[in-house]
Amino acid sequence: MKLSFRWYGEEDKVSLKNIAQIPGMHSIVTAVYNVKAGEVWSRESIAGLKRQVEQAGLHFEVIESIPVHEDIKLGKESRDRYIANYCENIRRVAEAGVRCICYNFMPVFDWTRTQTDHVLPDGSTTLAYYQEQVEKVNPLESGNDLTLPGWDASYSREELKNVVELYQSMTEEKLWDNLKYFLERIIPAAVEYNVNMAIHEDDPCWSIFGLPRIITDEGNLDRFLKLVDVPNNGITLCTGSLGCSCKNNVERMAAKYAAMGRIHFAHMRNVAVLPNGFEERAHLSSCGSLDMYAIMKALYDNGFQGYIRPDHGRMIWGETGRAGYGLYDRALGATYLNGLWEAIMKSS
Ligand code: DNO
Repeated sequence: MKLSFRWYGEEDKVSLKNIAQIPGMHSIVTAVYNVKAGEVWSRESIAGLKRQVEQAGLHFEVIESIPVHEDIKLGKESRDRYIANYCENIRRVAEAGVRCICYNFMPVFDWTRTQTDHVLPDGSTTLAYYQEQVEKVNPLESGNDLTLPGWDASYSREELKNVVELYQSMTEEKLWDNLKYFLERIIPAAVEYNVNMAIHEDDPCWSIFGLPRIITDEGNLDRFLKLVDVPNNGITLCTGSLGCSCKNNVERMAAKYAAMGRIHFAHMRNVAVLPNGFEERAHLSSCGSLDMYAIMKALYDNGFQGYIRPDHGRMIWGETGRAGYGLYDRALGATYLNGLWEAIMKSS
């Protein structure tokens, strides 16, 4: 495995220098952030990221994410232009040495939480999702100004209402069709430029606000991989996104999809599954519902050779910053993952 760490570019409070001091760190996971979804990234901005990452002694091989324009998910006529731009971005980042691209196909909302500062008994703060809080929010009522952390700030309340409305008549099957249409056009580009595409599961892995969500469980991941059945069409195994539903057996999925050579990226995070939702917890198995050792072992035993990053951390030791993406707890997570991997390797 190649250990990696997400970095939000120059604006990030966490510096590349700090990340490079984490033992065993291999790559930086980043993106061009100041460009709207659907537009082409300039070669200069890609080269700028590469230069900074390499100057810090790290590799520039993973992009998270190239966002998918909403018109592609909606299947609008304008999608062809955005898909062409998407292929151009694949080409440009590949030419700069990128080997893996993470993206998602969630309508409107990316990851959704109801709180980003839930206080755990030890005084650390974490991200949490409580169903009763989600039910108070209705993006279709523009008068209701309740919002949730993680909402795309580029939409005004009215625009958000309009785009959510567009999905009201969309079925899961239609979203599958639109995903297939997209994959059939971008995967040939990924093959040509030798990049692995790694779709991220929906987070949480169930429908919210009546919007269809399809990258949610083993049956759907099987279906996804068959849409375009080549190795470059793969997944990001996100343990927290899948593991927040106790219906998902993450360890089994890790083994199965690693053996198929279709996991290109793994996001390792622990969650405590609750009757009304979930809380993100420290990475250690005993802190949450997931057996992190078993998942890492399933990856190892099945020949996983991709990138792994510690996913969200809590805020600890007084750190402030981007929820889920501070330095300290993710660095502890990285060190824990290194330890698991070394122990698994040496005892195999
Ligand atoms: C949340 C992240 C997601 C992820 C995207 C991939 O912290 O894991 O936002 O980057 O869903 O496109």
